[in-house]
Amino acid sequence: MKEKIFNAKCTCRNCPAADFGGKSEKDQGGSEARVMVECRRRPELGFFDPTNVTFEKCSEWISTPYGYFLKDMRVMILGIDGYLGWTLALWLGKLGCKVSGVDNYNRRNWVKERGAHTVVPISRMTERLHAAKEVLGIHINFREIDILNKSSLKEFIDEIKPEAIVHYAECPSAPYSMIDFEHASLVQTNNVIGTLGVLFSMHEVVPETSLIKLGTMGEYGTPLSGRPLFEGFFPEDAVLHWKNRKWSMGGELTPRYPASFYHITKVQDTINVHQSCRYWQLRSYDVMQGVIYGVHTEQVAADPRLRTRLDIDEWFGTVVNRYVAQAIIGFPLTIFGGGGQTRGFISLEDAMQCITRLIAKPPAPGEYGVINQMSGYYNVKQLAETVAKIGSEEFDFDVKIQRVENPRIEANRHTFEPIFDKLPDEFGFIQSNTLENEIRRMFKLLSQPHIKSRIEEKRHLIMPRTWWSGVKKEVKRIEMLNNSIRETVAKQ
Ligand code: USQ
Repeated sequence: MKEKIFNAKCTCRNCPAADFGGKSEKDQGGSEARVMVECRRRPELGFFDPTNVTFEKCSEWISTPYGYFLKDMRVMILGIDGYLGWTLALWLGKLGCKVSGVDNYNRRNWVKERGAHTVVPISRMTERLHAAKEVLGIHINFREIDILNKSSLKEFIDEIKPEAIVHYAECPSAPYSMIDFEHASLVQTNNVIGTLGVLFSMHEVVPETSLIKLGTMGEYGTPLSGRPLFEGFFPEDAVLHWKNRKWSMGGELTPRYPASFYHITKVQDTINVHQSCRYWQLRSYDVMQGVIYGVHTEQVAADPRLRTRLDIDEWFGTVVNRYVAQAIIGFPLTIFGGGGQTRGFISLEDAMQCITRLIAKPPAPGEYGVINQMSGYYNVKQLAETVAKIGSEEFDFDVKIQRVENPRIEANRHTFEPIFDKLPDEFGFIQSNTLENEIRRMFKLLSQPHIKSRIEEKRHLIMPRTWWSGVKKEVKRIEMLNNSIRETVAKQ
């Protein structure tokens, strides 16, 4: 029997090519109203009921490994020069999308501000674009724009008329946002006001385009009640009991408990995006992404000029990426505090797959969907042990692990029960890559002499100096956890 493709039964209601002519499916009283549409790609169809045509039946939607996909779909990536943005641009270009993107090189500048650099060397944008064309045959339409410049952003969106917008153009660093008032305010302005400009621009010129907005699992934090981390909203059967009364909580946004001024920006974005969908019938998926790790996709590995960045400094390096780099230069892996902090994780490659599937099944008019995007969860001690084991056993590095003071305010031990069913159940996501496998790939790439020496060069930037309390001093070692993982492994 033919396997059902996850988006086969979606209809023109979900399709960004369906022109609603500014009409809303909600009438003035708020109830449903039937709207007839025209197709921007197939004007010969005239006016029709959008629920009559499915993706599987439409000649504009073609079969791909990621479900049906709109032919030559125009996708705009905000933050196209970053770790995720550049990787996605090549990935979608290879899939046949017409990729455009904006960036203002903030990430390059913030990392430079720390005195750090991406340990995997990356090219300048002009060279990147040239190499994408030469090696992969992909043309990317790039424009240097700061998304805070709303008129330039709107003008570019209006010119391209993207059918999906992926919004990565935010500062992603919790420590950076905790340095001082100036940095907290920069991160909050950049992220919150930048996103507001995206929402207003979309409302004004492309209201039927889907917005894939990057949020974070860190919006939920680690709730004091220990309740599961639902996908944005309480499920239908959740009930609140109070003073012998009870209420159904189904459909209400769950409370958020963000862990830094950066994470707070994502919570503010959540409310702004959610309400814009309600006020203006915009369509959005808010992606609560776990911590990303890794270096690999087929496209970024195709040529050194196509590589994406990899940061390992205290501000922009995330935990798994830092651990592998530390192992390679013999720096004891840095567990902050107790090591019981548990987070959701997903590899770079699987994150690309997820976003592609979300683009392939656009939300309906007014729909605001929240997706928890991760493929597994681990505590930081487990991660250190996994990196140490692979580094010692398979790559012959002498890997040590240390516990250091935790500069952050976060629970050392806590329950962590994330719900992440939507991606596999509704979007056909299948994890393609294990944590261990990606760690192996990272060891292979990062131990190349030119990259290893770039890590060595910035060794002094590994230990954090940015405390949530505002104090500026390097964290101290609490203890070494073992003399040598290699010795432990040898004794087993
Ligand atoms: N940690 C260590 N040792 C290190 C680095 C980090 O023990 O050397 C611990 C931290 O204390 C924290 C955990 O590892 O408990 C994760 O820290 P991280 O720096 O890898 O990631 P985080 O600050 O949480 O932020 C990252 C991205 C952010 C994204 C978030 C997803 O930078 O953009 O929103 O991951 S989540 O963590 O689910 O909120």
